[in-house]
Amino acid sequence: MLKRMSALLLVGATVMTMAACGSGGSGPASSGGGGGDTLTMGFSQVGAESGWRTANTKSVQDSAKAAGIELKFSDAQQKQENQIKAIRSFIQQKVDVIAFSPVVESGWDTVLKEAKNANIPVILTDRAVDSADTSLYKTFLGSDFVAEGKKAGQWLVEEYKDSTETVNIVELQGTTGSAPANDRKAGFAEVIGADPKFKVIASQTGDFTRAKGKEVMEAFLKSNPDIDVLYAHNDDMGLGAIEAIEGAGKVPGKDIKIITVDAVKDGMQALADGKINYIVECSPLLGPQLMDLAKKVAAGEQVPTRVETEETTFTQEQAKQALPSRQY
Ligand code: GYE
Repeated sequence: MLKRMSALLLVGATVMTMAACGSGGSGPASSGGGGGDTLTMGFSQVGAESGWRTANTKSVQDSAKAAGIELKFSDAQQKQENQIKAIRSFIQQKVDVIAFSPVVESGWDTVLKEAKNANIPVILTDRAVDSADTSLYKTFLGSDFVAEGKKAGQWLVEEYKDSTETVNIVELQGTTGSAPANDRKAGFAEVIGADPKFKVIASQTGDFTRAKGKEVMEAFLKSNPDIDVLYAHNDDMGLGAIEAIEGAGKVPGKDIKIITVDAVKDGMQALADGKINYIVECSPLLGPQLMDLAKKVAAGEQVPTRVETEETTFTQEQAKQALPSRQY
């Protein structure tokens, strides 16, 4: 068994080396690993704003190592200008592939054209861009954020199906202008919009962080005495908001029902503890697929223009069952 496995690994390694060599011919020369046989990826990460992001960074770093890809990792601290700088630096260093998770959707055309002119393939990971020219990148790997917002709305519609009273909702949006904030808002609004009893009475950004989630929820609570539901675009903002709700002497999960997105461990724990009512999963474990796609685009192979991750949802009961084996 072991022998067979190592034989398989050897075949895998050979294929990988061949793929990397192939890229040397068509694309720019590899900068890493003597002789240009190591694939080099420049990766510009959004930041470290949430538990999701930390898990995503780890997945990318671990998978690069496992795939034998040299990773140049850059943290943009939630700033587009830092990402643009990082991408320009990757172009200068002649990396084989550029992958990045765009903090916001718009404003990428110029730098993406620079990458294209330098003949360096670009992979969008996790978040999308709104560029009309889709030839500026090879593929997108990530989630369907509109579907996530819809799932959040569907739970709410079901939860209140027997009630005719108004349901007052507050919303904590993700980073302004980011794909997950735009799409999670739109998907949710579409589903709840079918019934006028659902009213979004306040909606503001909490920038996907716990601290901002807490701060904005405190303000919501001060100006709205009658909040029934909180919809937070990620677990971290929901967790910050729980502190605010408890601070105001209310019981999260009961006085105010809470729906979040991500399903990272801390969120799942709060769900199992009854403080969150429902979580829509969004997987950060994109690393293995990203490395696969990187090898393919570097070798000039065709790849699908969109690769979506499979995701589920969790109730409180389901969270209790899933927690022990949760990876992130
Ligand atoms: O939901 C949030 C993170 O882009 C899907 O970014 C990602 C989002 C994730 O900060 O927690």
